[in-house]
Amino acid sequence: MALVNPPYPSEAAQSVFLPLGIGYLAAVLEKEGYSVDVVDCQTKKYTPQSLEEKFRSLNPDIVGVTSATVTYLPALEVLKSAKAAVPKALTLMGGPHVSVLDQQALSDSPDLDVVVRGEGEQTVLELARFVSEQGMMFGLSAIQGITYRSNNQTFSTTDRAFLPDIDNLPHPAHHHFDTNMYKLFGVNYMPIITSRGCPSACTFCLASKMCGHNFRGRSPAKVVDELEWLRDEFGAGAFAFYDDTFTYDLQRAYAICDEMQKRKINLPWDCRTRVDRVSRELLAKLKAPNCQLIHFGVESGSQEMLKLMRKGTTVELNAQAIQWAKEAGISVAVSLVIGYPTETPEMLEQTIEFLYKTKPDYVYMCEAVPYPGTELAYFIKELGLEVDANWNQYREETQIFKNTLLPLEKLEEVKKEFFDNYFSYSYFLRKKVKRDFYSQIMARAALNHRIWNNKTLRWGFKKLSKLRTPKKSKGGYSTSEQDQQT
Ligand code: B12
Ligand code: SF4
Repeated sequence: MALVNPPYPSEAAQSVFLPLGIGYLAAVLEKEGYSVDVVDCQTKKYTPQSLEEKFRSLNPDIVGVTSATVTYLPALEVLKSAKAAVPKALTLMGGPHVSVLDQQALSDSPDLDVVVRGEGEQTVLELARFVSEQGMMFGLSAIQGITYRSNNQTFSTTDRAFLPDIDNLPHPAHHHFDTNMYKLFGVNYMPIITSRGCPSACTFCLASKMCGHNFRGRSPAKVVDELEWLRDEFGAGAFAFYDDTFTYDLQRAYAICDEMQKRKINLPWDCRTRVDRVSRELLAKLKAPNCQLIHFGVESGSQEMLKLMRKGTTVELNAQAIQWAKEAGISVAVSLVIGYPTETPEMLEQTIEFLYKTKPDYVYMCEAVPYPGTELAYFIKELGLEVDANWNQYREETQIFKNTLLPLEKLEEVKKEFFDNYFSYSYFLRKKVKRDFYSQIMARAALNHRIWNNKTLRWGFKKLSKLRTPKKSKGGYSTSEQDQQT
């Protein structure tokens, strides 16, 4: 089987990252004795012709491609090359976009045979068994969690239940990737997921649809086994804990920290969580085994917005968590959702004031993007707002619909003014002199901002970069297009 990470659309260049979904799928298949090839179109550029060549040389019986909304159209192009090269191959697509728009995907492309909805480990195993043991297109109806075409009709089988125990999963098959390609500042910054599922239901997020509302945590011992493996086998120098809400189960978070200390995993790491799932005590506990950065989904400085987003937090809780993390000596990155329907310039101002007051170390300002299947997408439809139909635009930098109360020009103006102030030279120097891994990333982001907002500097750096040999890695931290270009 060939598993493919599709390229980003050219207008949406993003940071590359080790795709955990493909890593898990490859690992379960290999554990059962199937042979797997991985084609990563983000770290290696393919033309349609060279991709066809690649597929011809691999000659797989199944080609599976992953996709988010932003990579959905490129993923269809991948399948076009796959079918042209190996017409007999069964083609699959999985990931958040097609898990929701499964029927649509099949009607969009004759090159797609089967959509895998939701968690894919068990489904892909059954599909592999089905192809190797029975031949194609018979008995697909017995496989849960898929949507497929047969005799020009589409059929959806029942949803597959989420894996009850994710502790049994093997480690993701990172041996298929050249981990040097994802280095940041020379550091192998490796991802790990220690839990799946989020009990919250924020309107702009698809996490609970993808991984369920039940929090399923891996055991602390297994988590730390994986950290040791990442360090010893892949030379990990820092870890990104990509769980939706790492500290949802407080006791488990404590136990992971204890285990990390016991086994002396002293590498820097960062995690993501909700502000209502931390306490002073917990933050001190995270700091002890070297948590250097925590990401909070703060979303807005307006209580009204938080309520509309069904965030379940308050402005006060947000401020308190930031303060506690700083007191514990952990840097804080906050993500915000801006341009949400009905947000007014005054509400946006409240968010900016919140940032000046609480002074987080890093700020992500993400446009409210109505990803298919989210409550936000339904809300926008209900409001009758015009939505961009080009999936290539579905990323955090792009406005997908027009908020009539907060015009794009105003949004851009506020955003620019904020970052011009925030990413000051003194911010850059403060972070630069700290020298730790995360501060270097932040310093780089500030420098990039200054360069891309200054014509002379931009010109100078373009000239310089032409003289430099191209760097191998683009890294997997920042997702801004500007960061990619310096
Ligand atoms: C961690 C994470 C990231 C990390 C990536 C980490 C990594 N190394 O993989 C970073 C920070 C880099 C990231 C970036 C982005 N992310 Co993100 N991310 C997540 C998060 C929190 C977890 C994803 C994850 O790793 N899950 C664990 C793995 C095992 O699951 P998985 O990848 O979904 O794969 C499983 C199934 O989907 C399925 N499957 C997937 N592909 C395939 C293919 C085949 C053939 C088969 C059979 C099955 C299958 O099987 C897999 C195993 O169970 C999710 C929220 C969530 N809980 O889903 C958001 C989420 C996926 N991200 C999202 C977004 C929008 C983005 C960005 C576009 C943001 C931006 N810059 O604008 C980028 C680009 C994403 C991209 N190229 O795909 C959205 C996607 C919504 C959508 N419809 O597109 C989500 C759902 C969050 C949300 N807002 O709702 N993200
Ligand atoms: S934004 Fe965070 S807390 Fe809200 S549903 Fe998504 S993962 Fe859960």
